[in-house]
Amino acid sequence: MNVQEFIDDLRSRFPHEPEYIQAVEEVVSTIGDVYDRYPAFKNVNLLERLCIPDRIISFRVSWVDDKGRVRNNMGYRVQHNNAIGPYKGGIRFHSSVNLSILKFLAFEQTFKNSLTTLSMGGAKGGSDFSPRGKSDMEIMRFCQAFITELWRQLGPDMDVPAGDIGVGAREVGYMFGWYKKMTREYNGTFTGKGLDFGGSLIRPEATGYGNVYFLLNMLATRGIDLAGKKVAISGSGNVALYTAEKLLSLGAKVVSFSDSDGSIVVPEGITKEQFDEIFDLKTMYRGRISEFAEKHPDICTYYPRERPWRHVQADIAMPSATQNELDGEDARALLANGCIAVSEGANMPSTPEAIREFQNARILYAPGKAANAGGVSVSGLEMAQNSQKLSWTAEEVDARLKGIMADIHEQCVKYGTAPDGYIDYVRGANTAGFLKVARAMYAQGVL
Ligand code: NDP
Ligand code: 8G0
Repeated sequence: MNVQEFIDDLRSRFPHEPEYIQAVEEVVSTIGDVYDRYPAFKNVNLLERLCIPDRIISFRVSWVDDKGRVRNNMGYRVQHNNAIGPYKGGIRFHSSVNLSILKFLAFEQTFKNSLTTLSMGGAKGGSDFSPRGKSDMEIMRFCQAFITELWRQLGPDMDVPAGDIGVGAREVGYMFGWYKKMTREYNGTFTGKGLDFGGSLIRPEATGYGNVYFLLNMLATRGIDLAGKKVAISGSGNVALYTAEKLLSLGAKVVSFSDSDGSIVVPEGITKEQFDEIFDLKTMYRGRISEFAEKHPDICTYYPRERPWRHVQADIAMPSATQNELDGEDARALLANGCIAVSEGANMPSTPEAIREFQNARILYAPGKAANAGGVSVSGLEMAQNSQKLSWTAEEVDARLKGIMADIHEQCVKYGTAPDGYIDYVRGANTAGFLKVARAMYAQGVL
């Protein structure tokens, strides 16, 4: 297969979708060899069918704000692929949301969900609605208006959404409630639900914990201990905070956080007490990280409008905010400061140039679709519990999560180990994820 021709063609058909093209290019450029080994796949033009979403639903969401004004946002659901299970993936509410971003996320989700070993296809949805500064009632009205448009496309065996950036337990609760009202059915169509109505223990923690479990698997391949290591984290949302909590409990030092206003760097590491001061994991209350800097000027530095990477000395980086938040220059700064491992909590946080820097330096580098798969894995476990109408203990879910992360790591090693012994986790994750979906698509015929 000529990868360049394939990408050029896609780019000419979708010229205004850079994130989508970026995600496809990364996958296609690493699975080309494997694809060439299966002429049967080529005969049914399987790769192109796998790269273009099954369907995209887009709609206007009209809602009324607290001042009685009618507001309009765009809403979308990208149902990318359901060869191995119902469409599955989160919903993002952020002013930056557009079709290119949701298409890249739905594409990545398909490969990630394949790696989890569970039966889930790939999807993503969202809106350019910004929850920032909105009242609780405004959020509720928006969620209801969003689901009024989308509910017909969803279902426990059809398409199962969850949260993502800007969508947490509160928003999932409002969307689930309205879905239930519209359909008159009570089922497991959403994951990330509250514990009282079908949610799974450990789902809030799963992405962050899972990323740390994946990191431990990677470090073990080089006999490196996590205790005492300095870890730079970006973001200060769901993924970042549970990553930090797990790291602190394992004796690592967390030396940075960020939000969309800026970053803090704490060279000697934040203590659990200081962490609890600004973040309340039970209520998911989170202060702005600038507040922490104001309170503790002696131990940290605040960098307004900047990411942490060029300011931090860390052994490990775990970017956990958003796509393309770590570029080539950032990667070079991290490497120059002694970084030996990068494990991605966010989806596609590193630019292609940054990934090249990490891999050329032969450090441990895990792409999001492997390292952050713990979140959707526990969503898959939530679906399993809902369909059996029972719930598992936290210990049981956590044990399964650990097992799944170890399995994903194993798949990366199997398909990603280079002749010199370096584990290319990008190649490994893409190849393993691809093969399962491709075999399923092939078996099901051209559709
Ligand atoms: P949250 O909304 O809980 O937190 C997002 C964090 O990232 C906030 O600190 C936010 O800052 C910051 N952020 C968001 N957008 C930007 C931006 N454009 N520039 C700078 N900072 C930004 O989301 P999650 O923690 O759930 O998600 C974080 C990442 O992890 C995303 O890439 C998501 O797709 C991925 N992910 C999430 C999973 C989950 O289970 N939640 C599962 C797998 C991946 P602010 O508060 O200022 O907006
Ligand atoms: O549970 C989910 O389906 C979900 C939610 C948010 C993000 C992700 C992801 O894997 O990126 C999955």
